Amino acid sequence: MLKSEYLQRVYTQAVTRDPDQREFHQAVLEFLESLDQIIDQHPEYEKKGIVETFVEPERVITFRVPWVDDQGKVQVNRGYRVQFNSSIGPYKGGLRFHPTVNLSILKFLGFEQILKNSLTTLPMGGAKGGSDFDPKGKSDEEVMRFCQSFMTELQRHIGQFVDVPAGDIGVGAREIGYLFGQYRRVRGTYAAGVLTGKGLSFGGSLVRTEATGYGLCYLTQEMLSKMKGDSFQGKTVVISGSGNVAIFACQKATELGAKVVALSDSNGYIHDPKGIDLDVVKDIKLGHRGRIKEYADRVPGSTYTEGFRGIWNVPCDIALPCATQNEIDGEIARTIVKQGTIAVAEGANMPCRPEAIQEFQHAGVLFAPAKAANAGGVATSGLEMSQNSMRYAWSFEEVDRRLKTIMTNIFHNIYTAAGECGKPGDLVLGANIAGFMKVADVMLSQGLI
Ligand code: NDP
Ligand code: 2IT
Repeated sequence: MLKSEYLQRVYTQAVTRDPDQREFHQAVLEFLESLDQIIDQHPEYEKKGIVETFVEPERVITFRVPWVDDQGKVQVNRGYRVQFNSSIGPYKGGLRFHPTVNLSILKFLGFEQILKNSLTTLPMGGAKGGSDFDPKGKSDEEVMRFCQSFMTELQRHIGQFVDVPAGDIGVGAREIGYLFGQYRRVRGTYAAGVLTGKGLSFGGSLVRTEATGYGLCYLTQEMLSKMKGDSFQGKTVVISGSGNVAIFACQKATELGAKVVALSDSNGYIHDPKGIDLDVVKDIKLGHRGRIKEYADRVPGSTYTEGFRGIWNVPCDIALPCATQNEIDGEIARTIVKQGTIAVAEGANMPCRPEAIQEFQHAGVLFAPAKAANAGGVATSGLEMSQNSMRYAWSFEEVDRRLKTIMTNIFHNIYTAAGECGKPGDLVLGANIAGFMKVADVMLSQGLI
């Protein structure tokens, strides 16, 4: 129950309107619980109807995506774009292709994206989209035909000043290439800034591929330093997932002196007590889209265990969940705490359930929430848009330097906000409040209707 009657009313309305959207309710409630702590100081939010407006997407688009498989059979998927908030910039956020995709998941992701994008300090609104299409096991030609059909409809709703999609689960460089090709053909215009995460030879930015994982480690390093006088040096790290975010988090954590000992995919996890050999992982995952199980067949001394949640039984100093939402519940969190873990930072979006976050915070484990910790991906997307506008490309070092500065500033911004709210160290509170206040002020100054 929220203290504020106003916020409780907003929450009840969101739940009543869409009773089946559990992930969306979860994201909204976590945000409202933070806002509950400062709402008394801001009567203008209720007076002007800011919060009920904030939790309702500006626009939700759903569409049919028909495509022909390699057997010549017509398949039909569903496509979505949730354009949540465009107060501080064009809608911005990834596309997820995964069989579990539905409106609840995309609304939670779009909602989080508003706050995350606000924290980057770059001018980007919040959105998310995708499809229940499963790229796993599909040929390149099938993925291409799907992407072309998806973009044939999506193109009428996006644009470099309107809405700029990028990748997320199941959408990487290959998919962005096909999507961009179709946008260019259908629109007859070379508008590089309409998508981010593009290939380097057609407007992509250096570091975008690495950005989420690198950014996660930069923010975690700053948190360890400021809040514990510590660092990655000599630490044991467990990272869930083995996709884009996990791989480059593993790379940067290792560069910063840590030993990463476990990675997973949706089937199971590998444990390599000597430290993960990332070249082998890249060869499996980026080379031929294989399963993480292969690692144990190739690297002596490592083991594979079925079931992806078991990864959290591997003891570590630092836990970086980088797979998907709600992978860590209260029970897993208690296991992590018991093992003496000192920090948890979310690379995935909402990988920790609310009970898990409570466990970490009560036990004094440093906790960095996704909307701050994984903001490096979209921040570098913002830098890609800047470069596209300038028709110029920065060097790797230049983009990396800017990314590091952005992540360090995000940490300090949310740390300060938590302190100002009277809860020093509560970075969940700090991220929600710092992210929201900027957007709310703009909504107030632009007028809602
Ligand atoms: P990828 O598709 O590259 O990798 C996803 C990884 O997570 C794979 O190892 C996958 O295993 C695993 N995974 C996916 N779904 C599930 C599931 N339901 N249960 C268990 N494991 C699962 O995606 P990314 O690395 O890009 O994304 C990972 C997370 O990071 C997501 O939460 C995403 O929203 C978030 N994120 C991504 C950003 C980006 O720039 N890409 C930016 C910020 C956040 P399998 O191969 O078996 O499916
Ligand atoms: O969740 C995310 O922040 C992303 N998938 C990246 C979005 C983007 O527009 O780069």
